[in-house]
Amino acid sequence: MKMDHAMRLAMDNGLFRLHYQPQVSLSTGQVVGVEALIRWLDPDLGHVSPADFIPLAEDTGYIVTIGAWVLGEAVRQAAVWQRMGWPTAVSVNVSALQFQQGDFVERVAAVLESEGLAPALLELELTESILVKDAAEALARLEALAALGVTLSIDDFGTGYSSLAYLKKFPIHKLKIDRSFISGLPEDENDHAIVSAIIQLGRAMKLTIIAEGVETIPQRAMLQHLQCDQYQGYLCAPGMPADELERTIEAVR
Ligand code: G
Ligand code: G
Ligand code: MN
Ligand code: NA
Repeated sequence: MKMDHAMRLAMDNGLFRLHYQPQVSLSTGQVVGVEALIRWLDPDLGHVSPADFIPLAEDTGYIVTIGAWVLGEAVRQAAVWQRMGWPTAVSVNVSALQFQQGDFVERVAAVLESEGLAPALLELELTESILVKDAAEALARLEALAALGVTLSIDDFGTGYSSLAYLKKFPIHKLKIDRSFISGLPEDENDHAIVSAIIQLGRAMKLTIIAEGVETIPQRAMLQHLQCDQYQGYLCAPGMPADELERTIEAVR
């Protein structure tokens, strides 16, 4: 069976799940947010990686359907945590095609409203490619999202091909340093220079900086030394189901 068809069946049969990966403050050690990551356990195909099916969904346009489901589910879960007295920001990955839908801003506003989630608890992870496509349209859309009170972050920062000019032009709140720059820390001098420069740039522009893919204690120590704000990575935890995350947080609190 073609994966395209399998993906549509998976959606119809409710086989997609979200896992949540903690984002941790480097100054307090507290979990300050979580990133929603889609998971697909198929009875026939086994675990299908989003690295395989998300690019396909982007090519076929089905990402618009998947993205709408992810947004709705993540906001629903965040609203549950908000009601439980654990107001945790949830970050959602947004694909370019999803962002370009004419009703994207209205959809975000509508789901926040219907679930009763404080907009500050939703973060949208955008890629640099979103910002280069139709800059005028992107600017209008980002300003509308920022006006809603949603946090806007740049995912995989440093790996795209756009210029730094967009940091000046667009209402961006947060940069996620791509894990390819973290993996060589603390030894690699080039990675050190790049990560240090991104953190300094972020501090000067009053942006929150998060390092992705932190796997070792020396990496975390280096990021702390460089005054990075937050980290995410296997050193703390991988993505996990909501109930497992609640038990994990309970254990560390
Ligand atoms: O979770 P994992 O590392 O396997 O994710 C692989 C890739 O899939 C990453 O680039 C990640 O950003 C992307 N991804 C995971 N979940 C989602 C999602 O809900 N929407 C989109 N658009 N991409 C996702
Ligand atoms: O592109 P994006 O940054 O959204 O991708 C997130 C992906 O990174 C997820 O698939 C997640 O499983 C993966 N990931 C999260 N933490 C780590 C880590 O510490 N090391 C590695 N190699 N991958 C990670
Ligand atoms: Mn991401
Ligand atoms: Na990334």
